[in-house]
Order: sequence, then structure tokens, then C-alpha cells
Amino acid sequence: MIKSICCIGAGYVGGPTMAVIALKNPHIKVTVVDVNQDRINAWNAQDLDLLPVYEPGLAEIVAKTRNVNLFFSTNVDEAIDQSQMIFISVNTPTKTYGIGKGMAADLKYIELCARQIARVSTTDKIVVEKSTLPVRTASTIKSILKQSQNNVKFEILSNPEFLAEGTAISDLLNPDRVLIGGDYHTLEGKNAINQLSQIYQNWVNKDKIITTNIWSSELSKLTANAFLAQRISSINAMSAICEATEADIDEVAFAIGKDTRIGEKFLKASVGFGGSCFQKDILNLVYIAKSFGLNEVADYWEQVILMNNYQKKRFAQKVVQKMFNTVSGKKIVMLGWSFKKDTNDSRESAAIDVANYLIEEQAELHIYDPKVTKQQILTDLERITGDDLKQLQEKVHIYNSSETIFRNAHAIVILTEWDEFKTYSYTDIKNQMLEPAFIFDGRNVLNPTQIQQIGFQYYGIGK
Ligand code: UPG
Repeated sequence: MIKSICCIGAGYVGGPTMAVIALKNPHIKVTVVDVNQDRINAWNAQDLDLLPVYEPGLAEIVAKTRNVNLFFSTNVDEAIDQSQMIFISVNTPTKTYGIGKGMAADLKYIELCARQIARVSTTDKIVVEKSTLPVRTASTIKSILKQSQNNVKFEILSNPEFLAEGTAISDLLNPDRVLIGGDYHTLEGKNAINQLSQIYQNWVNKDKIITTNIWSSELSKLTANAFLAQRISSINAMSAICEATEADIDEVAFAIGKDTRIGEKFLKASVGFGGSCFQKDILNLVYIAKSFGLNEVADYWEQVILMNNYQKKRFAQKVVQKMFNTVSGKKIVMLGWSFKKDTNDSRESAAIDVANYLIEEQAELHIYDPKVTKQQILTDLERITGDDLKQLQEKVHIYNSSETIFRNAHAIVILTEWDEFKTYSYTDIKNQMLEPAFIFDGRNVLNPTQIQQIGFQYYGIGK
């Protein structure tokens, strides 16, 4: 029976997942390690508002388990050596250099982890891939671990995480399924699968735990994300047709979602999907397909990304076009920066591309997000525009609250579906704005009829 676990990587997946494992397995000591001292300090912060990841319900679990059976540390070597099971949960960004640049997953951190595990381990370990990885990464890890000097045996499992940000804790507590890939033809492999399965069985029903071979597990994760992203690109493609006709995308989505073969979820038309996973995983899938000479397959999946890029651009162009073909010098209020509500994560957020486009059109941006920090917004903008801080500060103003943001604005652009944006008094807001007052609702969160009655020029997605 497993009594000690270590997780390498204290990010959006590692932190919440280990917190829930610790909560549900009080008999297991769980240590989350990371080389980033600031991040570990934040996980150890007395004030739970300072945890590096914001997820509803997370702080409460950390409060219960931290320093009881959940620990955060930078002492990676010690944690590895003292654990029977090691989760690898480091990031695998898209490569920014060399072969596969812009497409392949960068496995640098995974390889470094594997080497470190091989170097410091003195007892047998089960190594679990938690990060999303290209198919057959497990064999790379395996061959590195084989080099271990200390006569230690390693068993490799793939256990992809399907949690979505903003709902991480409820996804972890009530998963649709838990997927464990392993070498089920061997006794050792079976045993490793069983050990991990036992940990989940403390709160997940046994028939929700699926066992596959290791490559099916790795590929299932990429496939799940590709299918999810494809649904959004499909509905967004239809939203463009709706805008050209009298059809309404929310009505179309409702009508098709009633077909049980299609289903209702993940059919919300938007300014475009973001987040750290979809684009990266599809690019990775495209790269894998190409590397096997499957060019048609690669082109098919690439189209999901191209459609998403088109949607972001189409939305920004609409803003300019409806505002009499120029936003130069106009005050535009951007509501929302995170890639979706209830998270402080802005990675690949559609807001970044829309802001970049509007800055190129010389708009004056006034940005507010309930959770993303000013520093993060500036970092995102520096990266995409290539401007330095001083240049940006002339074009962009970032607010801590929305109280004074609307004064003399020409337009409001909604980029994230935060609940609070629905409850604002748009009558008061309109009185503070210049005429004609525009709202571009990139998330269809407002009621178009009500907003138009107040006197706004309203433009949603697919309306
Ligand atoms: N989105 C839409 N319309 C929809 C649903 C989502 O525009 O109908 C957008 C959403 O606003 C966001 C993006 O799609 O920008 C991704 O949303 P979501 O999937 O909820 O968030 P993630 O946290 O990125 O989670 C995805 C998978 C999850 C996986 C994770 C990392 O849903 O299963 O674990 O990526 O791989």
C-alpha cells in the first residue's frame, strides 16, 4: 500500500490534484515540490488568499490538509527519494525553437524530471505521468529511468488529468472518469495500476476508473481536448453564418444540443477558446500526425485552431467596423482578461489577441478583470505587442475595480463571462458613456433586448 507520494510541479494541475488526494487519503503523506521558490512560498502562505492558484473550494482543502499530510517544498531530491509514487506534473509548452517549433510539445522539463528521478532514487518507484504528453513519451521516460545507477525498479503509468480550470475541485471530487494507462500484461504493471487505482477508490466509484494500455491513455487525453475544442470551433463557425443571416446561434445550439447524440454541453459560441491546453494539445496532435506522414489528419485538426484564430480576429474587426471603421483614440473598456470565468489564468486568452488587434488600430484600452493581476495583464501585452512598459502605459489603463472605468467610454467589449458583468446597472453605465454607446458581447452574457432598450448599440456573437 502506498504511504508516500511526491508530485513534481506545483502548478494548476499538481497543486489542486494533490490537495484532493491528500484530503481523501489521510494515511498518505503527499509532498508537492517545485524548483520555483516563490511558488512554493505562495503555497505555504499563511494568508490563503495568496495561494498561487485560485480555484473555488481549494483554499478550504489546503487549510485542512497542509502540514498535516500535504506538504509543499523545494527539496525535490529528498521528496523523490522518500516517496513510493511520483507524479510528474510539469508543464509541456509548445516548442519555441528547433525542430517542431510552434507545434511539438517541449519535453525538456519531463526529461529533466526523469533524469532527476533516475539519479536520486534508492528504492523502487511508480512514476505517474500527469502532464499531457505526446503519445509514447512514457517509453522515453522508461529508457531514461533504466539508466538508474542504484538497481532501482520503476513502473510507469499514464494518468492524464481532465479537470477544467475554475471547476478544478468539483471536477476532481466528481470526475466523469479516471484514466490509468499501464503495462497491464505484466504482473508489476498490473500491481502499479492497482496501487494508483486504490488511491482514487477512496472517493471515486470503481466503475469510473478505466484501465488502458499506456499509449491509449496518452492519446485519449489529446483526443478529448481536440474533440472539445473542435465543438467550440464548429459552433463558432456557425456563429459567423448566423451573423450573416437572421439565425441566432444560441437558438441553434439549443436546438441541436437536444439531440442526445450531440449533447448540450460545450456549445457556447464565444470570441474564441483559450487556456493552456486546447491550442497546445491540438498543435501537438498535428505535429504527431505529420510526423507519421498523416497529412490529411494533420490538416483536419489544424483547422480547429485556424477557425479559432479567425473567430478572435473577426470579433475585433467587427468592433472596428461597427464603430465607423475607426477606433483610433477612442476609449474602449475591456471587461475580462482571464480565458474563462472563475480563474486568474490568462494563458492563451482570447482577450490578449483582441487587445493586440485594437491596440494596432490605435484604440485606448481600459481593462478590468476581477482576478487577473495588473502585472499579469501587462506581461501578456508586452509579449504580444512587443512594446515595453512605458509604451504600453500610454495606450493601456488597468483597473482594480470597474467603478470608474466607464466614464466617457465609446464602447464596452466583454471578453470573459464573469458573473458580475451580468449584474451591472447598464442604465447607469450608459449615462456615463459617450453617444452612441456600443457593447460588443464576446460571450453573449447580456440580454440583447434589454440592453438595446437602454439605448446601447449591442453586438453579440452569432446574433
Ligand atoms: N469555451 C467556449 N465555449 C464553450 C466551452 C468553452 O468558448 O462552450 C471556451 C472557454 O471560455 C475557454 C476554453 O473554451 O476559453 C476552454 O474552456 P474549458 O475547457 O472549460 O477550460 P480548461 O481549463 O482549458 O479545460 C480544458 C478541458 C479539460 C482539460 C484541460 C487541460 O476542458 O478537460 O483537463 O483543458 O487539458
